[in-house]
Amino acid sequence: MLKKQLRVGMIGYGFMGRAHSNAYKQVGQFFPSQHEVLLKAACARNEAEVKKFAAQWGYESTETDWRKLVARPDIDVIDICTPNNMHKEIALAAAAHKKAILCEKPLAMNTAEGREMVAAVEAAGVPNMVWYNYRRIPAVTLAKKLIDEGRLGRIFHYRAKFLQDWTIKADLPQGGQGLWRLDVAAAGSGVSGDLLAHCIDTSLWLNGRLDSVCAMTETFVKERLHNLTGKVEKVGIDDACTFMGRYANGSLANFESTRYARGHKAAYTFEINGENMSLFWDLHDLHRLQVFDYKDEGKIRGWKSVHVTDNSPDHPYMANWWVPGLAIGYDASFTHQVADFIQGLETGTPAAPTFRDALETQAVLDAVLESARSEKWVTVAKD
Ligand code: 4PW
Repeated sequence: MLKKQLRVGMIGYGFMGRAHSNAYKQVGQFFPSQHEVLLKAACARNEAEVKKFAAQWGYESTETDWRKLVARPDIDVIDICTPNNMHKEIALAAAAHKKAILCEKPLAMNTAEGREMVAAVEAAGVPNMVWYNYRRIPAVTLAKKLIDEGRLGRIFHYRAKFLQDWTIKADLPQGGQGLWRLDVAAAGSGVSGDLLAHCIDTSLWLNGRLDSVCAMTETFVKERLHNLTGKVEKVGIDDACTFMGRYANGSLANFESTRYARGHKAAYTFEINGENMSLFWDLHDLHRLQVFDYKDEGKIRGWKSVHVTDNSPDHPYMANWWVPGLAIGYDASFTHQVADFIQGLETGTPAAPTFRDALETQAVLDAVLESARSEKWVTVAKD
């Protein structure tokens, strides 16, 4: 069968540029489809670096101007892996050129930008998706299945944490390659947009709409050397952010994220407590879904640790990998996302989260930051 080509134009070559490129290379081997993914061009301002990246990952060509890339007729999909302050401009231009768009999270710097992006892709009618990859870790996808089957009953609580410790060093500069996440002009926010965005996306998917939030943030290191200006400048990002909230289904939210939790590198956990069942997941043990089922017989009732590696349809995505019991990793969540995106193209049912889905996360983030500023409860805007 002659396959349709999906010619990728990648913008950016950092951590996410590598994660996505790896997924594009793997997807056809493990999730065969009617499409063949071609790494057509990589783009970044630094010519030497982008050439090195392209050679390493097998991109056919390079560009140093993203405007040229989005206008190229031999590109079908634009993958935006730039700092957050570039997402909107690139997405609008890519939509105008009728390209499909895969955008790194968070969708935008804020909800207003996100709305423009949603309007652009919807008016252009182009496929679009945001890389909230944790949805596609098999144990997390299994949690979604169990919740959708109604096994938890009435939901009372949802709590999530995303903890890191890499910015504790006060002499770490802000800005530039690898450190743009500390620069508010490039990132828009700190841990809220970078880490809580994942927790919020997963929670909206698993537990539905968040109606209102009450948050606090802190910036522990107030000034850092700015790599782009060479001066010591005020730090504008949130180093830590904690919030509580109320979901539309009546359950209560409790979220925490920080880059100042010594000893934690990427400690993403969530727990959901229902009337009949509770579920707990930990990124450090990503194949395990901890399940407590109140319906179990009393004398053997307790938390069980389900190792989500069975290669039956019961365990999402696993049938496409190795033999039962063998683990896959963080990187596979991106491969699954590309596989689902392609399936969306082939079935006509777009893979989530689309830009519109991701706008809901953006609205929660805006409400969280507004609440921290005003020290008041804030209602999450509905689009
Ligand atoms: O998107 C997030 C990143 O910015 C990731 O999921 C984890 O936290 C790993 O690095 C950062």
